[in-house]
Amino acid sequence: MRGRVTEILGIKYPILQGGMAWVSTAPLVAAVSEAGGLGIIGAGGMRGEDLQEEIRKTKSLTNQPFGVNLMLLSAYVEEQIQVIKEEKILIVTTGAGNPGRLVEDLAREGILTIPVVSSVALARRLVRYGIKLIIAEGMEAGGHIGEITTMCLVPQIVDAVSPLPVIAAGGIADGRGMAACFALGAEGVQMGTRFVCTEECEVHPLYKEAIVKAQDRSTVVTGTTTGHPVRCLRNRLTRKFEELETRRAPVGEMEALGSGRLREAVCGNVEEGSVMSGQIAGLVKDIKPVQQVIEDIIEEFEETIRKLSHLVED
Ligand code: TUI
Repeated sequence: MRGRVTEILGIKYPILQGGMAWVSTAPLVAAVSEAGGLGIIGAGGMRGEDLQEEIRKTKSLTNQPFGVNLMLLSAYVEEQIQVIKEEKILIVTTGAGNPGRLVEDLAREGILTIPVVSSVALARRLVRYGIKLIIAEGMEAGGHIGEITTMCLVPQIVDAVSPLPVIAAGGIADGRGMAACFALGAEGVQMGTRFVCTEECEVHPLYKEAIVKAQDRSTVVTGTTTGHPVRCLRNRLTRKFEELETRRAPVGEMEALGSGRLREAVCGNVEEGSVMSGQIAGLVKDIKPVQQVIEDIIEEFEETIRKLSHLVED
């Protein structure tokens, strides 16, 4: 597929795999890049040396471009950036904060920063730092989220950053969703939940199973009162969170309950862990090889566009 996103990133299809801490590790990242998308390592709360190992592992599995996602709330961002520079990573996405000057700092080393944003205000501010691409993530997404839906956010960001190309994220798991985002003005999509349910993703099988079993109303947002809203699948942990929120427990108590929970879920404790997932989990019904996921999405995307084109007379 031709387009600005594929051209800028040097990939075949404008499909990015969201950088997910503890979830998007070398085998998934390399598989996505090998299949023509952009795989992205989730640096999350990794120490620099662990990130370096993950990068080297990914390099051993693919010669295609791949990226690293920085979770800006992490205590180890500085050492992660050092490693990214040393390893000559060329594409970085950021989440959970404003990358600001980091965009310029990384550009000096030839690194392209693609910020993930959940508001128009931040998108506008980042244009001034010289970004070339941006990811607009709606609140349907899994993990840490903003307040605006993909449907409302994407066209507003497209207009706010015009003429820059926008990648849509949050609530996409098939070719229809991809086509819908392109109708809103996006030129690429990023998916997380769909890529969790792949053979190559290293999370515990129970994590994948929980997503496959999920329905439309299976996710909840906790942490709204602490200022860090996180979407995950409803389980024993989210019920505990709800209980704390109802009795207006101190923020410290809530943060203590949440700490390290994603890693626990990734290791298979899907009742006491934080099973981060997007609302689109209800649409994900199988675990497939990455290549199959990407091929099916592209085929359905093209089919959808063809069907829609019959609505207009030539
Ligand atoms: O970052 C994500 N998803 C994440 S991060 C994460 S780890 C975490 N766990 C608990 C609490 C907080 C983080 C799990 N999932 N997606 C990208 C994203 N970025 N969504 C929303 C944002 C965002 C929010 C605020 C981006 C910028 C921002 O800026 C605030 C500001 O300074 O203007």
